[in-house]
Amino acid sequence: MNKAEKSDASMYTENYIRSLQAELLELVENRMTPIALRYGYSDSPLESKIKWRPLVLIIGNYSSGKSTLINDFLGADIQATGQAPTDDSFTVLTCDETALDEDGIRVTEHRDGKYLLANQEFPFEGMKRHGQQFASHFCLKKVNSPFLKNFAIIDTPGMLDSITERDRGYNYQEVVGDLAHIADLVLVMFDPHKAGTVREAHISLRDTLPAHTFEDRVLFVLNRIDECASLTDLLRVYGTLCWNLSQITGRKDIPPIRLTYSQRAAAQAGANGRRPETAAYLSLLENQRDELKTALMQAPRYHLDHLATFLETHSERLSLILETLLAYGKKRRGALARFSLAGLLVSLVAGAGAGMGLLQGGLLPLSPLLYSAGGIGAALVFVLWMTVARRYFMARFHARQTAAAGTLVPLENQYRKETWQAVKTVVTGFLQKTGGRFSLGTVGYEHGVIKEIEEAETKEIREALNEIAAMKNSPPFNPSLAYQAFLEKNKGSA
Ligand SMILES: Nc1nc2c(ncn2[C@@H]2O[C@H](COP(=O)(O)OP(=O)(O)OP(=O)(O)O)[C@@H](O)[C@H]2O)c(=O)[nH]1
Ligand SMILES: [Mg+2]
Repeated sequence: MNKAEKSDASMYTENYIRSLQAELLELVENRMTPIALRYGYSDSPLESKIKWRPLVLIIGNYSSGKSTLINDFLGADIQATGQAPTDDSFTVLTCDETALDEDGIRVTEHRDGKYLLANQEFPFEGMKRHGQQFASHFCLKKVNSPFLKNFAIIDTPGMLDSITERDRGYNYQEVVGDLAHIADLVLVMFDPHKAGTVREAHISLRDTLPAHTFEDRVLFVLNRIDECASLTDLLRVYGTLCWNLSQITGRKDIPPIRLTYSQRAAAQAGANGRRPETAAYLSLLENQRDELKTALMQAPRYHLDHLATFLETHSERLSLILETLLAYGKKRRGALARFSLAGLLVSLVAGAGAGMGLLQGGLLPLSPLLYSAGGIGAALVFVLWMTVARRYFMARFHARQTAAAGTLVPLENQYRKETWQAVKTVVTGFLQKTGGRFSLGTVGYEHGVIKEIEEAETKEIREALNEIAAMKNSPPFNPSLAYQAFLEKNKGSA
């Protein structure tokens, strides 16, 4: 495949990814968000967290080389670097496409945390909860680097030990957790010097990152490998890291760990006399810097995968909410009918009893007046029943069913049980808010909409994702282009 064909192929893939992404967002915005908002499943539009650009989050120990790696990839010294804990801000680095052609890669625009948190264009609105201190440690930099063309990066302050942690003034763990939820790809960096604190950092990671995130979206990096004393030293550090990772992920297979170092930083360290000579063992290892760079550039694919998972999770949850409400609604309708019928019977009996009483008491002879009196008595009892007794029974029914909402639908497997745990409060909240009075027709219709997404759309998206994975860099077959070429070729012979 020549170069032009290759770039045609990747352009095709890029465009395909973009259009699929747009389609997915539209689906969430138009069909899921209105339902999510109506039933109190979410207080902000569902798409707000996923509508921005693909996002790569870089976390790790302080001085593990996060900012140096970013600078290496951007092609300029955009982020401050240094030996001690250097940067105490969360920095969102995104592309300034208007300045891509300008000479010299630089920061073209700098915005503060308030702007990032208030502007709905960004997915960070929900992070206002971390308060002023966090806002003042959050910023946006627009950079005219082509590396950022298809995704944004968040550089983070390094993880410190727990005592200094308290001085930050905001909950670092929660901030990282929120960002990890929004991010499509999380890079976790370690360096050989802080092997002792690696375990602690891991524990905090386990508590912040959702379990599935580990498997799908996290890349582990052992950086600064040029600074090990020997190959044995490197192996020891690597072993510790593997052990700790397997402890956290709870898996026997160890996630791949990229081994890398910054050639520029290493050369600088050498020049400053911090390290006398380039470690000889480095020639035995491949510096996986380029592999890492390529992985980062896959962020749009991770984003798509993230979107698909997002769609699956939320459609399943919404579906269960609506299914439960539907079951509740049907039960309520049955109970209403039963109580009304019981009321009718009771009032008929009461009316007949009153007529008999009047007759036997000699108060009224068998006459139309007696029938009317019996009828009036029955009607009075019926009204009383419907306004007082039925209301009382329905209130009891509602309270009982709300408390036992989990029994309204079958939770036959662990997966459904977990989904129920995630939506339980939404269902009971909605039942309490409405008192159980809502339109069964609307719920039924909306359940159909969500079911369609849950069953058909998510499947289609997974198929499209497999297609993209299979595409790799093969040239696309474009039937209309092929047909045009055929016409061109046969022009003369016609
Ligand atoms: N020898 C060597 N030095 C490195 C490497 N990567 C980074 N450094 C140096 O390590 C120091 C810390 O790097 P930073 O990029 O500031 O680390 P950081 O993870 O961003 O640190 P914080 O922002 O403070 O958490 C700097 O002096 C870098 O020059 C590397 O691969 N090899
Ligand atoms: Mg840094």
